[in-house]
Amino acid sequence: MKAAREDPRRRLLRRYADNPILTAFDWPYFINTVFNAGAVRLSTGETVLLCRVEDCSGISHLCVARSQDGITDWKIDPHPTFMPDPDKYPEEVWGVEDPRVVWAEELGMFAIAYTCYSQRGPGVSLALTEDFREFQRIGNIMPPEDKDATLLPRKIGGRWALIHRPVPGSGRAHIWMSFSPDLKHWGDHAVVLKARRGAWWDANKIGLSVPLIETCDGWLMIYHGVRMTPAGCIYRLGLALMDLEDPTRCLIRATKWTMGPETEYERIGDVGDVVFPCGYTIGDDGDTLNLYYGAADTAIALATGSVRELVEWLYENSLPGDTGND
Ligand code: BMA
Repeated sequence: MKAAREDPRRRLLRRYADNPILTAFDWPYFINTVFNAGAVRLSTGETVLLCRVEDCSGISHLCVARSQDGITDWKIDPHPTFMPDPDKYPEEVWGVEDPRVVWAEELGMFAIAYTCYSQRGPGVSLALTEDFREFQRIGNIMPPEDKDATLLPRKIGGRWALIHRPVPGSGRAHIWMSFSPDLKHWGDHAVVLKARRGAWWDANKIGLSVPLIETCDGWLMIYHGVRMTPAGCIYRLGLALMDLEDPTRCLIRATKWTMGPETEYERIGDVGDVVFPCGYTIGDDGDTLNLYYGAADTAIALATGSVRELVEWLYENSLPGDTGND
């Protein structure tokens, strides 16, 4: 399928020509799909993807894939790296999904926020690791229904901050932030970005995509908006800028989406019309953004852009004083 439109706006994030970069066929053991991956770049330059893998029972676990250039020649763990552990963590009985990873300098560890799934619905769990081999589970920190979470990489005002997306019994699903002194006890919950209403591309349901990207203008937030249509949902990506010192405060928010499903591998799969990034890395120049995204809940794809250009575009494509948070 040919990419539908050639509007340069859509090329702010450029798809890697040989997408998707990882599929079930690359896996060393039999799986259904591999998608939504957390990403980090180690000091050695190696890229580590913590991939959501769905087996043929429908339940997801996490598996590590490593690559020196972050694009090719992936070394995939021969067995699942992080399995649900329902005996100790019953909230994981239906799987672990959508990990988002940050390096928490103050802990000297990577912090992984992931979705734990059970009869009670999806919730948010946290685990720590130094090497993506051994993991220390903090456990379930946000009860169902909640997902799309990440820790901020550093404390804000002396406390850890978590972005997440609870779903109310009725009404719109917004992005929230909560705070904790110890990663276990969370409070001061606040809505930080609201789903818009009506015909907007990000009406009714939004959620964080990748961990916040720190820039001198603010924390760049890439989020997904879910457009519900009679033919199904369309997951697209939008941008907002949050205050550096007080990330509960949205400074600006783009009106238009930045990237949406266009290619065959994004439009067709187990769940079509989905681009769903959970991780990014930054290149040696300090500006190149490598965005790893789940395509149609079936494969992992890569898009690259410039953080500086994304922020500039955000300024040009937001209405002064309008954060969409009405
Ligand atoms: C969201 C999450 C993602 C998934 C997306 C599209 O709610 O569950 O894991 O990629 O839906 O199915």
